[in-house]
Amino acid sequence: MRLSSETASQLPADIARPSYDRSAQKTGIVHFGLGAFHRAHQAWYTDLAMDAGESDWAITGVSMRSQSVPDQLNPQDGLYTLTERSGDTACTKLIGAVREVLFAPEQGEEVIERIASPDCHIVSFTVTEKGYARGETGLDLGKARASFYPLLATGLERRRERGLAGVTLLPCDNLADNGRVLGALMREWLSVEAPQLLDWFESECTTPSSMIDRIVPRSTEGDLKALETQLGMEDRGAVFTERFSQWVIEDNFAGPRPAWEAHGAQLVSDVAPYETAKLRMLNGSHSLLAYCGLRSGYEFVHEAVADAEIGALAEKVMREEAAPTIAPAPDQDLGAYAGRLLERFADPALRHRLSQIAMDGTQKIPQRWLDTALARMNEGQEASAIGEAFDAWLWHLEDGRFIDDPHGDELAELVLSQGREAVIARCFGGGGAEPPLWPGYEALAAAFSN
Ligand code: CS2
Repeated sequence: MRLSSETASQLPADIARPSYDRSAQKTGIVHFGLGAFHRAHQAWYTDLAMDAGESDWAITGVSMRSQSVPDQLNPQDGLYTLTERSGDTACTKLIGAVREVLFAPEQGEEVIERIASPDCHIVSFTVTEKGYARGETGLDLGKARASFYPLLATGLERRRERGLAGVTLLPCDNLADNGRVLGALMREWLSVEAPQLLDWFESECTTPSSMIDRIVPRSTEGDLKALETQLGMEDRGAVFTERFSQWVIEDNFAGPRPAWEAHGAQLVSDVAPYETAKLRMLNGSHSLLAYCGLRSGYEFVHEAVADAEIGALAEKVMREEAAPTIAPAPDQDLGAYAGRLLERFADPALRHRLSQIAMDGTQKIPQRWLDTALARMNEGQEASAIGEAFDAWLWHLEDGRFIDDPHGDELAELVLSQGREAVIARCFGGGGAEPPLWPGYEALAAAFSN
């Protein structure tokens, strides 16, 4: 038996389920990239809002490349379970916020119509760092054509033609200043592909930044099998996460939104202190744990952080290298934040694989390590723990087993044929004809050269 609207009533009594009438909810949110993180984060907050009596915030998901999420959720009428794990406890609940998942390559017209509907007020994104189609000097138009930009722009155009208000474009990816970045990229796209829409976009739409935080390890077949025994039915869309969650959102919406703040989210005027702390302290140490941990033969985050030497390096990135580069908000205690991060990382219940974090390093390293290292260099300070992490990243290119990166093949070939200095030149710039992978960080090249 498989989880669906038909079978949900047969779930064990201890599984909390939506109290609202799912069939009566309109789609208020179109979300690009309905992966596990979104299902454990924004969809969870939105489910809480509808459970508390808000209506018409159902989510239509959009998958740009793969049928896997539509296949996981559509046979389940969008239903899935979320299991919070902490130590030796686990708590599972049924999430009803997702209505459907559209497969963009075959359902582009439906995607456009959902965006162009008067019910839609928010278009949000978890498309990973590479999903924004950034090139070395702004929007990469070729990549953008295969991304969400064409469908989004057409949906917005149709809203304009129908005299509808604009929407809020809400990025929920680990990118510094993600709202400003998305707004700039969207204006680049419109200026080339739909210049007639630019003024309307400027006056009618907003792109608030947001900092998102919840550790969501990829679900394994073992997880799903054990869950099937617990539920008495199959849930192919299940997500497993931690108890902790944080969402800090710039309060700059074009129209209505769910009252997410009633369920723990924070609406602020300036996301930067929270986002910088998260990217540089959490994600910066996460990526160090990934490459240093894999180099030492570990599989999981909790194993790597328990290693005295690697754990000390991770803590050094947090407390001594990243924290001093951050101007904290009045309610931020970066010392306590670091302690909480180490506790979260140490929880064996999460079974968070280092190889999952090691993915897409070329897209992650700038905002996780280089911004810290550059800020410290400008203060005449070194960043030796980040240097050690970078060394381990180079090792992972030489080793080859854990490479999963848009530039992985190119850099692996380069490091093996021409050595580490060639990779450093390609990434930071240095004599080559190609623009650097990481423009703006040339000053760091010498610091990362052996
Ligand atoms: C991780 C993040 O996979 C990774 O790169 O560092 O997904 C991390 O788990 C989240 O940002 C935590 O909020």
